[in-house]
Amino acid sequence: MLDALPRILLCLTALLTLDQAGAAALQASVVDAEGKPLGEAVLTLSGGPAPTAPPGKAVMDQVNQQFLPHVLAVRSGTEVSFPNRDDIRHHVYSFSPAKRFELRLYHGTPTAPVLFDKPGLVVLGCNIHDWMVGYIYVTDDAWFGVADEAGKLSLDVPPGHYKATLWHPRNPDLLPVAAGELDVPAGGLEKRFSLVPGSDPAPAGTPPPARDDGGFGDAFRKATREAR
Ligand SMILES: [Cu+2]
Repeated sequence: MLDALPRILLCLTALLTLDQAGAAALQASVVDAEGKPLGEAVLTLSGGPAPTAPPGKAVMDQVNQQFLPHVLAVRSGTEVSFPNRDDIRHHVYSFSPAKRFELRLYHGTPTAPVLFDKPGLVVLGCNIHDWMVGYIYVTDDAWFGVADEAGKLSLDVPPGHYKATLWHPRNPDLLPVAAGELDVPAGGLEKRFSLVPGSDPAPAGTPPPARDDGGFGDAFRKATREAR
C-alpha cells in the first residue's frame, strides 16, 4: 500500500499534466440535408497550431474486390501501401493530377508504398474490376479525419481558431466545400456540420476553395470522369 501510493500520485500528476497541456478534442458530427449521419465525409481544419509530427504512413487495402477504406484521408507527404488481400490480382491506378500512378497486376503487397506529396483528391480504380473505386483525400491542412458510419469523428486539436473544410464522395465535381470557421476552447467542442451532397451548400456565387487549384481543377475533373 505504501508502495502503491506514490505510483497513484504519479498517475494523477500525469493526468493533470495532460489536461493542462490543453489537448482539447473537437467532437464533430456530419449530417446531410435531412439531418441523417453522413459517413465518409472528410473534415479538415486549418489555422491554429500545426502538428509537429511528420506525416505518417497509411494503408489502402483491397478486400473482396473493394478498396478498404473506401475513403482515406492523409496529410501531404504520406506514404500509402496497397496490400491486396484477395486471392486474385488487382491492377490499381490513378489518373488524378494530385497523383498519377499505376501498380501493375499484383498479388500481396507491392514492395514500395506510393508517396502522396501533393494536396488534392486521388481517385483510385482497378484496371480489372471496373466497380472498384476508392478515394484518397490528400490535404495540407493540419487536422483532418473521416466520419464513421454514424457521421462522427473526433480531432485532438489544441484550442484555437480554425477554418473548416468538408468533402464527401457525393460532392458536386468531387470538390471540397468551405464549412465555416470555429473556435475550439480549452474545454473542447462538440459541433455538428451539415453537408448536402449533390448540391452546393456554399452561397450562390461563392467559388469553392481554390487552394491554388491544388489538384482540384479542370484537369482533375476530367481525370475523374476518365477514372470512372
Ligand atoms: Cu481489381
